[in-house]
Amino acid sequence: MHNYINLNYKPDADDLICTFTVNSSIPLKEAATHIAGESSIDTWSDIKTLKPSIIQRLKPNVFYINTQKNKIKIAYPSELFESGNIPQIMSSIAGNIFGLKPIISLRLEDISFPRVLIKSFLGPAFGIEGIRKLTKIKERPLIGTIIKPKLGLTSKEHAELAYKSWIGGCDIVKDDENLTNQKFNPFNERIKLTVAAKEKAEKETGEKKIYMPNITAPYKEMLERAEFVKKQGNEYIMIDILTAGFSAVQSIRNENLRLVIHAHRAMHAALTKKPNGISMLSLAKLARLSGVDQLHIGTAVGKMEGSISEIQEIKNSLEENLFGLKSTLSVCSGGLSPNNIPDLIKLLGNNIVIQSGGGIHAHPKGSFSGAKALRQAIDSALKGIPIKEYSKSHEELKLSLNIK
Ligand code: CAP
Ligand code: MG
Repeated sequence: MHNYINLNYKPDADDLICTFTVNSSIPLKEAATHIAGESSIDTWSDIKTLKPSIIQRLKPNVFYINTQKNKIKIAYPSELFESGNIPQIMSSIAGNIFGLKPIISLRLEDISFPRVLIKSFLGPAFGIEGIRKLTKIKERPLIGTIIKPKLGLTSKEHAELAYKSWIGGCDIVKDDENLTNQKFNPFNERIKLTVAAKEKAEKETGEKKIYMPNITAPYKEMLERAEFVKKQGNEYIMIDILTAGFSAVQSIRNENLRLVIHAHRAMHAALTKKPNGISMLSLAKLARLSGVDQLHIGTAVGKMEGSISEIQEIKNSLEENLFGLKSTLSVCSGGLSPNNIPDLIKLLGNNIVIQSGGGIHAHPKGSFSGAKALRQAIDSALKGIPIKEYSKSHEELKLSLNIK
């Protein structure tokens, strides 16, 4: 194994930089060498085939080691990575290294991509600006619900519940992450009926309404479903990006279907839960490059884990200017109900999608009132009126405050 430690190295604009937290049974410096080598050009033994010219051109540099924090930073020449290919990038910087024997736990905390690699991806087709233009919602958070129960409704029942949620005040209705094309709710039938319900709700409310059907499946099926959705005149699709894989996400994006891609992150916690794995910040940056327009990032106030500082950092990274790459809209979902909306908006502002499933469909007066209550909760936050105060003159909201 060659030596990759170079604490005097100054990364240049063409380097891809990774930050890792490392716990190992060997000294951090030695672990860093193995991580750098195994994630780029080398292997465990002193191979005789590693020519000086390869080292010269392609060797990574461990330029930062902090033994107090068990943190290292590695700068990789961008030539190690294939333009436009997220699976290959992950096979390098998030591949074998997690399985190295002396490594007790390893976490890829952050990735900084060089311009040359960023420019090799299409990125989001719409971005936040495009979504706000499409939905005609200039300032406020977008309001969405997830049809519940997750599974079991027929296509007709699904469409009826979607209709009630839209006329109650939701902008968006989405399929749940594990609803795809089951016998009790076939994909094509659901899309046809729910798009018709959407158009009916648009006519009655005069508002643009959004439906996000879940196309997650083996790739050929995904493409057929995306094309079917487009043919129905629907503007959005939803993909479970981790179970489908970044290759599928990139391939759908590269088809240039002009469909807004909503990225669900089901399975992320198998990777993002500390101390091991890959941070949600790293996954979010990869998702934006892969071309998703919206991404679940957590709520800090709901049922899923994720600290507010971490979620704010993810949101900022999805919006930062990256050489003209369009932004990705943050989606806050999971355990949300009118009760925790004021804190959510105080912490994250208006440039988010707020989604509530159980928080709407558990309303004592039903889903229509649940949607109204959520909209009222958001209105109270936007007007700066305490929710208890606002609920005195908004019956649906008042009844929703006891939803547990
Ligand atoms: C939320 C949800 C979403 C989670 C995913 C669910 O439903 O539909 O999948 O938000 O979590 O199935 O749990 P509730 P995250 O509103 O009923 O909680 O957004 O953190 O990836
Ligand atoms: Mg769900």
